[in-house]
Amino acid sequence: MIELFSANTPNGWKIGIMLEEIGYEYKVTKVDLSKDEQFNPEFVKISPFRKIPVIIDHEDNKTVFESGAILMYLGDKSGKFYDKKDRLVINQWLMAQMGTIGPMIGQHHQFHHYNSGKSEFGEERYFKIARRIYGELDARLKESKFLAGSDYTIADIATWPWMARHEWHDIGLKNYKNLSRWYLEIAEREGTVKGFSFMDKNAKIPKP
Ligand SMILES: N[C@@H](CCC(=O)N[C@@H](CS)C(=O)NCC(=O)O)C(=O)O
Repeated sequence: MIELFSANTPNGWKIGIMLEEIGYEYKVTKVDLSKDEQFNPEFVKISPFRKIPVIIDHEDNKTVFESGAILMYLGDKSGKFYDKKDRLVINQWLMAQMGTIGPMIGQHHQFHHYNSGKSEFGEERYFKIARRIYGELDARLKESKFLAGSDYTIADIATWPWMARHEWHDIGLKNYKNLSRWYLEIAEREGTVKGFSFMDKNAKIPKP
């Protein structure tokens, strides 16, 4: 049994989606970030940077923090969405999510959605970077069905939740034909629907 420490955010959804896709039994322990529960000493023992998501695999007695590392761990363990022969390309798209897509779009959320009007520089900078990322993903998905090739992989599972915040971005997902096609196809998967709403049963995936 997997214990998932999470909150209702894109990084949290990644792991809910993966666990639903691989059909593992899991229990969710909510970490309320608005109450600073990520700083609780018990949680800090399993999350050195005080962030969700974290999993404890009670079957194998393993703790894993960092969503990319968790996806690799679960992909390896289940033998799903992380095919050995495709790892070089999957790893690149997964790391692009971890190092660029998530952190940059996260800043766009901070400046444009949560704190608009506070910093013209920050708003413009991250709006521009987020729009660039939409274009770059669209270009990739013009030539490839999924991010790492013809199969759905942990790279898509890591990236999709960030696009699921497209309404906050004000970039216009529907204008990016290939990115929209990919987004909508993944939105139809049962694992995505369940993983998106595992912390909020009323959550509905926003369509472009
Ligand atoms: N690189 C980390 C980022 C995780 C992350 O930023 N988690 C946020 C919520 S989406 C968090 O826990 N923030 C609380 C904090 O930083 O205090 C991962 O992918 O797991």
